[in-house]
Amino acid sequence: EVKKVLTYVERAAQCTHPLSKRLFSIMQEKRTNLALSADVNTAAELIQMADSIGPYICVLKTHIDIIEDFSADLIQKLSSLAAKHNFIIFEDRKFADIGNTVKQQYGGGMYRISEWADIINAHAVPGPGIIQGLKEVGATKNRACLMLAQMSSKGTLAKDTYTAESVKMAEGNKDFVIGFICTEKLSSDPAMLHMTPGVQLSAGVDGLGQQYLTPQEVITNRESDVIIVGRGITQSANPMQAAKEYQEAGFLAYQALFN
Ligand code: 5IU
Repeated sequence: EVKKVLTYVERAAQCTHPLSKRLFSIMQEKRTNLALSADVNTAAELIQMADSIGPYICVLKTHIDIIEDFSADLIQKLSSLAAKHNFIIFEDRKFADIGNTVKQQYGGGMYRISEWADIINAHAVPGPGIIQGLKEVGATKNRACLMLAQMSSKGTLAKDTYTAESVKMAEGNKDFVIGFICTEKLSSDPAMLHMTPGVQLSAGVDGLGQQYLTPQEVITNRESDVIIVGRGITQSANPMQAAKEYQEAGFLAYQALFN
């Protein structure tokens, strides 16, 4: 049996959610499947990263709660940069509570995540009520969610039945859930996005349980769609050069799927 790999253009055409459609279109247009995990601690660094690395990425992933000087001005600047460089903003908040609580965490508090983050993610551990709660806030704003079906870290409990149930939960909520955080392809639905963290140019580990796969392993063998890279870029002596290298490695691996 010959497996037909679909192009980003073909995938975009299969998407019913405007955000996944837009993301596949950006990936094609900018020739990138790279997401930057911009895990820096000040607004200035985040803005600087987003502006310099913006041209090479399809997604900017944030951890807004590690910024020491958060303000509405940061969000305004980030949103302008997203428009300038045409990338999607993904707040890696990993919601994990009951529906009624995540609703408040997503829409309120001091970060008001739903007002600026195109994509957020959620753990499956509470059950489908978490999606219902997030959806009540995000759906009318055309936001979307990724289910955490697997993790990159050593000893993760998100495996086997848990992963399978997370996929089912996602597939039952396609009006809001557009894909997965995962370490391999989990769904045959061409509209579902697979995004993989724990990526560096050489495989390896950090000192705290992170496990790295190469861009080629992730795109070619694991059949994921988007590589999420943090320290491989941010801790590099030349982050812009590093981003170019990851973009190239990721996109070449994508192109090679058609050979
Ligand atoms: N991240 C992971 N693994 C996961 C999930 C999220 O590494 O399973 I879910 C986040 C954590 C960090 C980024 O923000 O992705 C990876 O950063 P490094 O490339 O610096 O390891």
